[in-house]
Amino acid sequence: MESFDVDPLPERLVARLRRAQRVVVFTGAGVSAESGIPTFRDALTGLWQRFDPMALATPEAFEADPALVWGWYEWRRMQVLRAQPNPAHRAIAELANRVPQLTLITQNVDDLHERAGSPAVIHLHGSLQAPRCFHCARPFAELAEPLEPEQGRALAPPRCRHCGGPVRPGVVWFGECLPERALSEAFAAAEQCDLLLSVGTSGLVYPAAQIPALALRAGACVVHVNPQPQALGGAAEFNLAGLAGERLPALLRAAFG
Ligand code: BV8
Ligand code: ZN
Repeated sequence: MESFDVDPLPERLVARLRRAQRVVVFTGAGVSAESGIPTFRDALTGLWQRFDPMALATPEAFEADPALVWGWYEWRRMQVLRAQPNPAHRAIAELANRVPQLTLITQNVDDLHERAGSPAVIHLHGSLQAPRCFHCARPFAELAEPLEPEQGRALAPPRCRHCGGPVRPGVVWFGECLPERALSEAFAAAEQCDLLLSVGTSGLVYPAAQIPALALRAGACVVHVNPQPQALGGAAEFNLAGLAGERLPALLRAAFG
């Protein structure tokens, strides 16, 4: 199948974006990589090198060692607090002003899209900013100042004021169901769009990974913005190889000036 080289921006893609009516942007950890947030497959530093993120991001891991898992998420929350949105986040926020309808769907648990100015973000896998009680699910609003970078260590989670249960991160762990409404909104947007930009995702985690295929099957053009070319499933699916922080601003400049 045809795939685009790194340079220059393919005119066919620029033209499709210029005339697109309903655009979906679907992001993964790669969109935050240039903000200094490690992706899931990057080697993690410090205490976390000994642990597999896939094993830590489960309810079983939290029940077995709440302090280890809570410490990991607080360390990640600290990284996000200290990070800034990058040109990819800003280009996605700007795109919402350039096309009639834009739906932003993210697998990420950081708030960098919101901080870049994206008005509405569908978080399929929850958010670091919304901890809740592990037992009664009441939201917990009194998060302390998170750990310093070198303090990445186990940390006992706070206790729920209502039932005394341990507070957990507001993310969707492996083996947990995705928020019903977020998932149905995301699927509907994918099935109704005419262009889907898949940005910085390895497409390995389900059911989120179905989204680009849903768009392709519904007749949309699908573009993967990623340094690693993705497997292509149809004539309307392309790779736009490169860093999201470079390719997305260039794509918007070419399409809208
Ligand atoms: C579910 C939140 C129903 C937490 C995440 C057995 C039992 C139970 C379930 C399963 C099972 N076997 C399989 C499953 C399904 C499972 C799954 O898909 N597993 C995979 C591993 C096969 N899914 C689930 O469990 C989901 N729930 O199915 O419920 C159910 C219930 C019970 C029983 C059965 C079914 C829940 C999945 C959600 C997990 N939570 N996040 C947290 O953040 O800690 S997933 C997490 O990992 C992220 O959110 C993200 O989705 C995923 C990482 O993927 P990416 O974002 O793509 O990041 P990655 O590092 O992989 O790739 C980065 C990409 O960026 C790379 O391609 C790189 O090239 C690129 N890149 C790098 N730099 C740049 C760049 N691109 C552009 N620019 C750059 N600068
Ligand atoms: Zn509680």
